[in-house]
Amino acid sequence: MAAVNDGGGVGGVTKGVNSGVAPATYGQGDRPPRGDYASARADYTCEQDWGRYTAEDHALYQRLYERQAAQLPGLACEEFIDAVGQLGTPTQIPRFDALSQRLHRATGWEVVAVPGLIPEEAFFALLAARRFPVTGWIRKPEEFDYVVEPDVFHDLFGHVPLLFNPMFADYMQAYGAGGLKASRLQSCEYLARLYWYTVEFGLIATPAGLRAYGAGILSSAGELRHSVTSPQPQRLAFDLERIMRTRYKIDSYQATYFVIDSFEQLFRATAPDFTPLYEAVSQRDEVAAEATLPGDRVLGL
Ligand code: HBI
Ligand code: FE
Repeated sequence: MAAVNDGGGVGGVTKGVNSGVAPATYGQGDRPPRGDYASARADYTCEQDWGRYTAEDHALYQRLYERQAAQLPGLACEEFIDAVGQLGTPTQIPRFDALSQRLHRATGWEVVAVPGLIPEEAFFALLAARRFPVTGWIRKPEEFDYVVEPDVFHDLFGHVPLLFNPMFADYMQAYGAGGLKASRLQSCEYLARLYWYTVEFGLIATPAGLRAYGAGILSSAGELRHSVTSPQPQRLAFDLERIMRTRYKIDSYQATYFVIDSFEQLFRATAPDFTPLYEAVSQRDEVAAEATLPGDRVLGL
């Protein structure tokens, strides 16, 4: 879902996602939908219709893939690098059914086509069922460095490889199940922040140093190196309540990245029922994306 300014970034989701775009509309509202919502099913899934991709679409996918793949070593986490090959040949947009067969064998997940951004309830329901929604359309060549909404490249390259990792796959399903329980709108905002600062823009500490695991970072040519090596942003130790209080930037690189020690840590964090946490967060002030609080554990490079 996430977006970044250059290099395969993506806009999108409910908050606009680093693109300054107005809150996403799901096939209605001010911008004409890029996907065909009218023919989507009740759960917002649709057919990929692989035959409709043109040679230009496949060539664009290959250019995006190769630009990102070239810079993964030393910046992307090993789990991502180990799994990215599962997407298949970079010369064409993967067929979701073949990809789902490989993915299902690994972690019980499958990839399902959607026309684009979908409402949170539908999104959570798909994740809870181990079905990852992947936008069917690909950006235009002129959007090579920047696309307002999540396209097939962001969703496939950014999100799908880590779904081959059992622990991360379990986290994603637990996140979806938690989302379904988030009855009050306010807690959907808290969950959106959790998604943003982990699934989209998360960093992980490794013996070799910081590495990216967030899809919004991994699908962006510019932010991948920036997030792991730049002294400019702050990097804070993962803290669930702090994340749920923290606003995020939708039109620039992140000012703050949260760093986990392991995917197990992430999964464990989602084990308890979030209701008391939502209560606690609702009593505290929101935090600006670039703010540093006295209790923060600020990590160095
Ligand atoms: N829809 N297709 C799609 N992809 C997303 O990543 C997505 C979405 N709808 C809602 C959403 N993400 C966010 O609200 C998450 O924070 C839940
Ligand atoms: Fe995303």
